[in-house]
Amino acid sequence: MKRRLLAFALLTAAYAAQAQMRLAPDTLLVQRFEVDPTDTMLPFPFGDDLQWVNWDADRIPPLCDNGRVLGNWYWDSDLGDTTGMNNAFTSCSYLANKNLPNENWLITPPIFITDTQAVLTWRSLSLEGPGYHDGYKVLVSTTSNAPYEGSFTDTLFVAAEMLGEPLFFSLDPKDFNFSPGYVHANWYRDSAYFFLPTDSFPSNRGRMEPHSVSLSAYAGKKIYIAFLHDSQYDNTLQIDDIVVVQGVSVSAPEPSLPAVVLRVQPNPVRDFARLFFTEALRPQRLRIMDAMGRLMAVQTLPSLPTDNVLADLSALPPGVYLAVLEADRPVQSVRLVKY
Ligand SMILES: [Ca+2]
Ligand SMILES: [Ca+2]
Ligand SMILES: [Ca+2]
Repeated sequence: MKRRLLAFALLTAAYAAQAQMRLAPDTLLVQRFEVDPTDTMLPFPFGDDLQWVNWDADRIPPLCDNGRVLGNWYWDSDLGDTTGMNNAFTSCSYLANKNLPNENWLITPPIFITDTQAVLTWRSLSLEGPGYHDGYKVLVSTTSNAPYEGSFTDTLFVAAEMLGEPLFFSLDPKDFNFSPGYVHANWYRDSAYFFLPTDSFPSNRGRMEPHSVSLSAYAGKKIYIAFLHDSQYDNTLQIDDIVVVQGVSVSAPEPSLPAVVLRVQPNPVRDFARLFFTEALRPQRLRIMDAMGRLMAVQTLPSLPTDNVLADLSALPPGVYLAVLEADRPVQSVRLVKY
């Protein structure tokens, strides 16, 4: 009995230490589509559901991939990732009736926002572009999760869709008409988020592009977030890595002051690394974030003038981290590799 109690005490201490390391931010929602979530989702929203909803509101048969796809959102490999390592949620707007838009709703469970720094991030791609570019909307409801009750009144993000039919093949967005909104890869100028396949007709293929919007307006509220694929007669849209966090400051340093540069010794690091500054600072707090921007550790510092601080990564698993130093003036963040 005594031994069991001791084990319990040790476990509790371990959890407490871990909790301390990972103080903020709150991760309120994570959906990376690593496994097929379809079976856990409701096919229809009833208004106050606690689960994800995957609703095919148009009910028009899809024709993508010779009609072998589902009418609502479905799990598929990342169509922009040639390594085949990633999966994403996928929706087809090439429907049997070209005169009507697709209307596929992907709706989150209720999310309780308590903090004005809450942020929604996600990634998306349009399979084709600029021709047949797939548009979609990110909407918020503060009431019910049923779109047919008119509850998704707030629009956080709009991706444009190509309107009508292309007159000819072109890779220039100016040769097409779009509905209002954002066109993938900054109007196909940011080459990180598309490529031109060599084995098909000339149309760009999208790669996953990250997006983020503030949810600060919803502090103190329960919300549902909807990804509405409402494109008409286009092709295929994918969404991935839907994450809501709060308690993360993403504010940029004051642009008027040049940021102090950090140098790390050693890097890669095993347990401890020393961060050197190009000039003396009064460091207040060192935050270690992981590659997804999650806060993994915080060190409070004495705010005395110094030209270096010791970063403690001993409690973290191997990986890539970002060291963010708060001081009396802006400091460049630095990447740490822990082995
Ligand atoms: Ca549909
Ligand atoms: Ca994924
Ligand atoms: Ca269209």
